[in-house]
Amino acid sequence: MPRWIFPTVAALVTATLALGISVSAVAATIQISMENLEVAPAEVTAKVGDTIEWVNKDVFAHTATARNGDWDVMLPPKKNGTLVLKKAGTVDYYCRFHPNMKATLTVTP
Ligand SMILES: [Cu+2]
Repeated sequence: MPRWIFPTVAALVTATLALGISVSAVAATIQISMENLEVAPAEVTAKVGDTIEWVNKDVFAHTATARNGDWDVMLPPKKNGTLVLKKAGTVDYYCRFHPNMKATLTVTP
């Protein structure tokens, strides 16, 4: 077996590992807090494939409810809720229990 095989295989494995790591790093998880009846940050930009994680820090329930009807995430007191973004667009959302809690999610392709 020629000597060059070993460095080549090692390089391939390294390249594959590097690719795997970079692919998984593309999809991000973005946290949005709900505390004292406020959504923070109220404006978030994310990409398709990213995960939004709402963190309810209040002692009562909230929701993240899309005005266009695309999604409705229930957030029990002191609990988190997640949503994987499937399509691009700007979505206004609010809390069904506290309609003054409003925010905007902009999803880019
Ligand atoms: Cu609420």
